[in-house]
Amino acid sequence: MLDAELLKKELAPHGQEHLVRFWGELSEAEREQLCADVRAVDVAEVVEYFRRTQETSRTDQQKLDDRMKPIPPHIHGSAVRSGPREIAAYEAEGLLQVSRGKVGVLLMAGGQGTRLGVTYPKGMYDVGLPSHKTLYQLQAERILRLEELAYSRTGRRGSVAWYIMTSEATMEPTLRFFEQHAYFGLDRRNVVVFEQGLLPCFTFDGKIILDGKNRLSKAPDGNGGLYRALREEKVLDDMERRGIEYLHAHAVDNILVKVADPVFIGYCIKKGADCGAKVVEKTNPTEAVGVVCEVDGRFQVVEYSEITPMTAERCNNDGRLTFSAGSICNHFFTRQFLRHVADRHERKLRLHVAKKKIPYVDASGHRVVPDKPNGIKMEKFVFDVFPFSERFVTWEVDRTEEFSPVKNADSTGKDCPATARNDLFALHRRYLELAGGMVTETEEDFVCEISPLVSYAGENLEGSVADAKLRSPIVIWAEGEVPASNGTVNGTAGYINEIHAYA
Ligand code: UD2
Repeated sequence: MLDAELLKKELAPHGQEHLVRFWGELSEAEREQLCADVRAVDVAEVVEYFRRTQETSRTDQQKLDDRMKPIPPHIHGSAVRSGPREIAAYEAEGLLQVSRGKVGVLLMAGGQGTRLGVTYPKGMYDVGLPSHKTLYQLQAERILRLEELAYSRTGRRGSVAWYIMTSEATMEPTLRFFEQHAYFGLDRRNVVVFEQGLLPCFTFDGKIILDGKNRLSKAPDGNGGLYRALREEKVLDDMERRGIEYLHAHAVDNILVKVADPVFIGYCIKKGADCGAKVVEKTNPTEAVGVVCEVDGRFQVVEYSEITPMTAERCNNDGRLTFSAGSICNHFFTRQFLRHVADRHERKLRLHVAKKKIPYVDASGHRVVPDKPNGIKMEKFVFDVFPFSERFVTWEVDRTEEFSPVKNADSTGKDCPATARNDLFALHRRYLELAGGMVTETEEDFVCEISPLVSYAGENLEGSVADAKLRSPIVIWAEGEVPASNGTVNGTAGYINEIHAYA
């Protein structure tokens, strides 16, 4: 027998007894659902979270601005400023660890693609490349190619475990998608899909919102929910079992992402880092990337939504932004560091607040969809563990080689499918030119896609394109790849062969 009084008694000390106010109207099954929903939440903990958000919002952001310092040069490596020998040494280290099976990838794929306007997981998005490969497929194939590269360099075959963090909304469709596509050629035992947690939504005065008479309103706990999920979903145990020591964590939506980047991983290992962040130079103060900085001797990211315009716009004498280390949601962790964070610090992570229009049940039991913000969602951010690092480093890369996210719909003209496609075409064209291919056309509308199964980062192309005259569209497939389309893009036929260069 379910007991409203008992539930009320549990909730009352936390000021949440309103959650049972429709008890009398509920069927037995609905009561069960409500009990389950409430018990899935540590009410004391989340109410404490809410209290902390109030505290944080009261602390003066200006004070943080005054304490922010740019990251010091000694922890700030750069792919652009390093010589080829240095890069080769980092890459060799990264590939060695891949071949030894010590590297895993943590894909953050719990977001809902609201800005892009899709109703399915963003990883399933077809960005409109000639191949019609989705973000998930591009990333899967980069892993496959990297494993081959590591094998060819070291003679040892190791696999990269792929941990995909999903949320309530993205878990099932993601799993189905991978099943439907036979895991894109990966060994399915090396793909671990897990789910992040949820946090209840609150009214501005600290009451958990009811989404239905018997259901709490909940939202994913942010990409920083990673740390709790790693522990609760036993992902850390899995890593331990497999002997994985190094993790490359990144967002799902960067079309250029170098998955399990051996150079970045090698750099972090050689610097003895427990935690690292890949950054690009931020050149525009309003760009939607957090900035890595130093505050009171520890490192942290100040998110783009939280930095004050004055600080974002600050410039050095040379005219460059003072806070220019733009975090691109691309991080390195040792397993040991993750374990330490998950066991010791996860509950203390900062909560970030977003004011939202949250559907709710009003006093008369009707569900209302508000037209202005009526409450908050709380989120943890993946980079908020940086202050716990004992040895933190940053690695700056060229954005034209490594960063082009798909965030918005094409109508915005920014960080959208069209810009991502063009950035990939431009990079792949450059790869061909570096391999000796001759391109005489202008950059505009130049279509050039190289399958990740052929080349991870521009290698392995000389044999096919050296001294060849190339013209758009160029698509380079790996042997045995079957084009998703009939080989016709924008009315131009061709490129259905393994490697096709126009002479
Ligand atoms: C993220 C970074 C920002 C910058 C930018 C670059 C954070 C908090 N902010 O901002 O500093 O690097 O990316 O493009 O990292 N996700 C989950 N679970 C969630 C919420 C998000 O897995 O509950 C994933 C999401 O699927 C995506 C990644 O985290 O892969 C980043 O999320 P976003 O796209 O909402 O973050 P954005 O663009 O505000």
